[in-house]
Amino acid sequence: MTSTYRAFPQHFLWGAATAAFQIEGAYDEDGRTDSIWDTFTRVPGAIVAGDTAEVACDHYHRMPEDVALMKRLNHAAYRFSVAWPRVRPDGGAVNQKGLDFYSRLVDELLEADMVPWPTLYHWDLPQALEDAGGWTNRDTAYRFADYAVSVYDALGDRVEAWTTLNEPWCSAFMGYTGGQHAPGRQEGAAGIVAAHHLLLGHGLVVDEVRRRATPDRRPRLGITLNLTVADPFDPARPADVDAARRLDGLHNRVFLDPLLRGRYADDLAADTEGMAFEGRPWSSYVHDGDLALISAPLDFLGVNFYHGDVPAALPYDAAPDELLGSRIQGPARPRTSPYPGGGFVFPRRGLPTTDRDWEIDPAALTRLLVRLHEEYAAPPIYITENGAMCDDVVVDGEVRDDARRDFIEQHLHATLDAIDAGVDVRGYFVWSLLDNFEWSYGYAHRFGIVHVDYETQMRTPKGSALWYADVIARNAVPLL
Ligand code: GBH
Repeated sequence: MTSTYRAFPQHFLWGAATAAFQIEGAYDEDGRTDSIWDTFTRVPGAIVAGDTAEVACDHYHRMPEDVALMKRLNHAAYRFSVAWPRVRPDGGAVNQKGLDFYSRLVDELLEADMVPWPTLYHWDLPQALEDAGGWTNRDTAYRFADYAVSVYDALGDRVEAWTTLNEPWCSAFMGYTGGQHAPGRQEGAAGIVAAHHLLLGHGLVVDEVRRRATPDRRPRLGITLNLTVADPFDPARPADVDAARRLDGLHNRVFLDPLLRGRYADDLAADTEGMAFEGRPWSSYVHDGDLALISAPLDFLGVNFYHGDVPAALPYDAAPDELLGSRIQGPARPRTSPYPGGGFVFPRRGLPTTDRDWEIDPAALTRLLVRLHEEYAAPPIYITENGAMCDDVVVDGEVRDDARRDFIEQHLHATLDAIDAGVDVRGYFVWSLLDNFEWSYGYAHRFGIVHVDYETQMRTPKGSALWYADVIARNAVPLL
C-alpha cells in the first residue's frame, strides 16, 4: 500500500511560537516597566484601532492553562520570548519576580515533557534604554548582554537552546529607518547602525553564555532571522536586477555575512557608503573586534518565513498604491521605506495571497533554505516562524481556518523539498499558538492556530490546530 503521507526526519521538533509582548498582558505587574512598544502603542495613529497590549491574551495569568493546551495539541516544543522589561525593569537591576515567571514557565514545560525554546529579544526594549539612544547607542548591546546573562544564570540549568534575537531586520529597519515599528524613528542610516549594534549584542551574548558552559550545562546558541528571496520583478530590466541585489544586501546579507562570514559584503558597503548617522558614516560604528564576536559559530539558525519578495526599481515614496498592494496600509504612519536609500517597491505578481495580502510563495522557502545550505554552509536550521493571517469562520461553534491549514501544509512540503535537497532542517514552529497583539495591526489580524476571544479570554483550537496535532502525531504531512 502506498502511503498517503510524506514523513519528516526522526526527532524533527514540532511546536508553535509566541512573543512576550504579543501575549502576556500584565503590563505593569510584578515590577515590569514600559518597553518601546508600550510607548509606541500610545502614539496616536501608530496602531490600528488604537489597540494596546496591556491585557493581550492575559498569558501572564493563564500560562499553565496555555502549556496544557499545547500539550493536548501534541506540541513537543514551545518557542516563547523573555521580556527584558520584566527581568530588568528600565534596563537596570534584576527583578526576581520577572525571572520567576519564566522559571515557572520552563518548569511547566519540562513537566509536560516539552522543550523550552526561549528567545531573549523579541522587540521589547526597555523604554529607558531607548531614551538613552536605543539600538543606535552602542551601550545598548552591552546592556543586552547583562540582561541575557541574568536570564541564562536563572534558567540555564533547564534550558539548552537559546535564541538571542528575533528578526533584527525588523527591530533595526522597521524601528529606526521606516518607523512602522517601535520606536517609530525614521532616520535613514540609523537602521543600519542599529542593525550592527543588535549583531554586536548577539555576539556578546554568545560569548558570555559560552563562557558559562559547564560539563552539565551545554548551551546551544542561535539567532532567528526573517530572510527573504530577492528576485528581480523583471529579470530583463537591469534596474530591477540591481534592486534585487540591493534588497538582498539590505535584508539578508547585512545579517548573514557578518554572522556566517565575519564581514559586511563589499557591494553593501559601496551601496551604503554615503550613509551617515549623527554626522558619522555608519561604517565608523563598526569597531575592531566586533566582527570576530559576531561571527562566533552558531549552533543553529532560526528562519522565519512568511512571503517572498520580488522588488522592482521604483521610488518608494512616489509609488502608486497598486504597486505596493495593501501590504503597507494600516496604521496611519507617514510612508517611509524601511530600506535606507529606498528606491524599490514590491509589485504584486498575481500569486494567491493570505488575508494579510502577503503573496503565498512556498517554493521561495525551499530556495531560501537551499541557498543557506549551499552558499553559506548554514548550521542546522529550525523554521522558527511560519504562518498566515486568516479571517476565521465560525461554523457551529467550530473555528474553520482552511486557508491557514493549507498555508502551513504547503510550507511543510516546501521544507521537506529542502530536506530532500540536503538541507539540515530540524524543526518547525507555527506562528502563532494564539491570536495575539499583531504589532501595528493590533488585534485586527489573527495569526493563531488557537482562537482567542478577547472578551472572555476563551481559547478555542481552530481547524488548523487539530490538523497540526495530527501532523505532529504522525511526524508526517498528507500528500498534496
Ligand atoms: C513576524 O515578523 C514577527 O516575528 C511576529 O512577531 C509577527 O507577529 C509575525 O511575523 C506576523 O506578522 O511591510 O507589508 O511590506 C514578520 C516579518 C517582515 C513580515 C517584514 C512582513 C514586510 C511586509 N515581517 N515584512 S510589508
